[in-house]
Amino acid sequence: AAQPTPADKFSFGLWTVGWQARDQFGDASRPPLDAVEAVHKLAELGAYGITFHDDDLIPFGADNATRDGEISRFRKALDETGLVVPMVTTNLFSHPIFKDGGFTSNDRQVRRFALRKVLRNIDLAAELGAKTFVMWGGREGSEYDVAKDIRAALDRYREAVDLLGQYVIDRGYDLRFAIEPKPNEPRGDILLPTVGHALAFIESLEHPELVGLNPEVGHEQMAGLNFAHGIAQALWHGKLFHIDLNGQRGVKFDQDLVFGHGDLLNAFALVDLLEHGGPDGGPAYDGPRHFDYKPSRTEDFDGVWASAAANMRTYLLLKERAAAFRADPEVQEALAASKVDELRTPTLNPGETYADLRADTTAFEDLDVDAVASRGFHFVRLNQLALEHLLAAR
Ligand code: GLT
Ligand code: MN
Ligand code: MN
Ligand code: MN
Repeated sequence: AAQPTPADKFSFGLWTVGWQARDQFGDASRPPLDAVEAVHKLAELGAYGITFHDDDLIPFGADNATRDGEISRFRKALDETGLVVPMVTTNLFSHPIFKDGGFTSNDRQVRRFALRKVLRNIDLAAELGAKTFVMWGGREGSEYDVAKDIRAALDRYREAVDLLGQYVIDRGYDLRFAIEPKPNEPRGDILLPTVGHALAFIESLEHPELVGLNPEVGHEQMAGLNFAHGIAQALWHGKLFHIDLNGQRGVKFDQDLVFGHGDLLNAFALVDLLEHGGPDGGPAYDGPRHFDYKPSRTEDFDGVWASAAANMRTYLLLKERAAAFRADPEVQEALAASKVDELRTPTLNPGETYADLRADTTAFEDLDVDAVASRGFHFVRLNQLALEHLLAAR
């Protein structure tokens, strides 16, 4: 059961397995990986999709002949394997022209260039059948508060997203945008740093319905936030368009570990939410389960493919464990004892007004406050049951 198949909708960024492990302090520890080989390997391992930045596939600044050649080799590999491209994104962070950002650079020429680069890549995304276009604005930010007018930067961010939305509408593309928040790294501080900031920004857009989120596990955890909570709120707003799964251990640099290799209990809660958080206990999210991790710098190519497989296997094991947790009668009883379901009952009765509430003496004047306050919620017992299922001890 922990053997991935395309029905599981697992996808990987070309930049993940293809990462050469160049970091701030060290040179590459692996040779480049050909995109065609990545497609074949991922298909063999049971993935269903591959995603990429324009520059992952086509070297920055390549002429049209080179570009067309790379695209057609890639397409051929997709046809041979049946792998799909559910998502495409644009690199607005590697080339030094983007050192102060793409959409929000202080330099207007950079902003116009960034828009052209994205428009061209949107055409490619639509051509390859992608349904989601991710926007990770890793360079949109600053190191120095006095060097960036944040309100002007947000105006320019909105101007860019509105323009891209209009382009997709005018072209009739079946494509939606997903903003990926991150608090910092590579910039000292990044705009739209968390799920919450991005949600508020989206509501200010001309076409908010076209724009949702691509939250990443590690990015919220770098800010000390609860990822499962963030995902629940994104779902509540109808904005979970895509997801980047990986692992992170605490508030530090972006680790991009294998999914589950960070906060495992939160990963369990996340998979439980995605798979069993729907209204009738079914999936709450039916999009790609996209892994955005980096095979550690210590690994050779055997380690790269072992780590890719580990992401999928961990997800499926957590899915199994979450199903066992839900099916356990003792868990059901513990959930009831903790009044987890009671939170779904509205606080007022149907048709009840605040006047009725004020007239209800059982709610206030006659309430035995000490008796209610003394009741325990038994949350620890419930969490221990979750942990025991996670450990396969039950
Ligand atoms: C980059 C970043 C990721 C984003 C990718 C999409 S690029 O690797 O660290 O979190 O999802 O642009
Ligand atoms: Mn990351
Ligand atoms: Mn990353
Ligand atoms: Mn990501």
